[in-house]
Amino acid sequence: RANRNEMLRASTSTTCRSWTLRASRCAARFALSPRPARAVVGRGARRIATTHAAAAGAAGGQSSSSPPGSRAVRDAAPLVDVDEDARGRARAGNVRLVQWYPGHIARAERLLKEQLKGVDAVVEVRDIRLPLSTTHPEIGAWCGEKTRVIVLNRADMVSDMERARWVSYLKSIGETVVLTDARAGKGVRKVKELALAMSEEINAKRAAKGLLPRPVRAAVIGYPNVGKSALINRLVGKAACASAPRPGVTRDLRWVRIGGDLDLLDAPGVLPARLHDQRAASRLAMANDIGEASYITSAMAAAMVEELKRLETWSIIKPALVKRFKLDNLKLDIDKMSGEEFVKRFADKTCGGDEERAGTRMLNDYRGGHIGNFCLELPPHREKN
Ligand SMILES: Nc1nc2c(ncn2[C@@H]2O[C@H](COP(=O)(O)OP(=O)(O)OP(=O)(O)O)[C@@H](O)[C@H]2O)c(=O)[nH]1
Ligand SMILES: [Mg+2]
Repeated sequence: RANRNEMLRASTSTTCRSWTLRASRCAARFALSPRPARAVVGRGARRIATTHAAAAGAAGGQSSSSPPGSRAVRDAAPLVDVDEDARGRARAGNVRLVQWYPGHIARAERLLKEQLKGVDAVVEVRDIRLPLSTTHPEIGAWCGEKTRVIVLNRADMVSDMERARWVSYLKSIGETVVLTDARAGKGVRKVKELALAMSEEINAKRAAKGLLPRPVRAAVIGYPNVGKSALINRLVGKAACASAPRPGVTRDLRWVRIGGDLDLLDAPGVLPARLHDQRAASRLAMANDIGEASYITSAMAAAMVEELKRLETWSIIKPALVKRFKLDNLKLDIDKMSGEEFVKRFADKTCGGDEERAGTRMLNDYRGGHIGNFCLELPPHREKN
């Protein structure tokens, strides 16, 4: 109990995340049963539930000894449901966007739809690792007849062949496509050239009506963390918009002038409040295009292994995975293991059995390109499973 109190005292000055880690590590170290947490609604609920699940797992699943009807049990009651739900999801490796979908996205979607009425063009940025899962199902309706350019960003994160394949597929269905690596600034000039060509066309029409020229107005839209702000920063040549490697960085709509010819709207990443396709949702989670509060890290890492095994590039990914995770001497046959088993073995070997930490490492390694550069999706006519 003294240790548990120490844990709780320490946690009061820390963030929810560090509390989650601290609680599970302390529980594992001292083999404690976790203290029933108070019912929490909203943002903190899942984290606390996960903490509880992790701590309970680490402590051998012991349950509280509080008598039925006591305050501790009443306080903990709703947590049990959330907890069960979290365990269910852990098994399924599912994504529950409802746990993360931040309020600013709903607001941004509303404001964006207003702004879209007044723009000349839409630059839709997609993550080239998953070009189908990073397009909003309603984008066609939002854009209407407006010119739309699809920017396949993160081109550095896939192979040359996959890049060419996606460009040719999207062109074959009549889209205008540009490949970019917004971090290094590659391909960005092409976006500007398209905008300038549009500017000339618009201003020629205005001149014919006796109107003064004006800059082209384009909205840069897309899912969270696909690189919208980084692209604008490259176009403007300075860090005009906040950009960081996590979803949900841009929270407000903001116009940025590029030279005298182009105005770009930087918008928060917008995605549907519910993702019905769990596989697409898992891919978004793997690529870090949705917030980590919507999934359980270890379960997502397990789902990632399953997903990678289904890729046609698996024969190239597999040795890279084994090498990166230093699993060579374990002589594991990954093909015969489930994703969960893989995470467990990796956790035992490198993280003292802490599967959440192992999951974080695995996802970060994938996101950082340390197990190779490859697409998670194939164009529809090539996708087999
Ligand atoms: N490797 C690589 N990283 C990129 C690329 N484009 C952007 N990034 C990185 O991805 C992270 C996210 O970029 P942002 O521009 O903040 O993404 P965003 O779409 O504006 O994200 P939200 O504002 O959250 O919707 C940043 O750390 C960028 O440096 C790219 O082409 N390649
Ligand atoms: Mg942004």
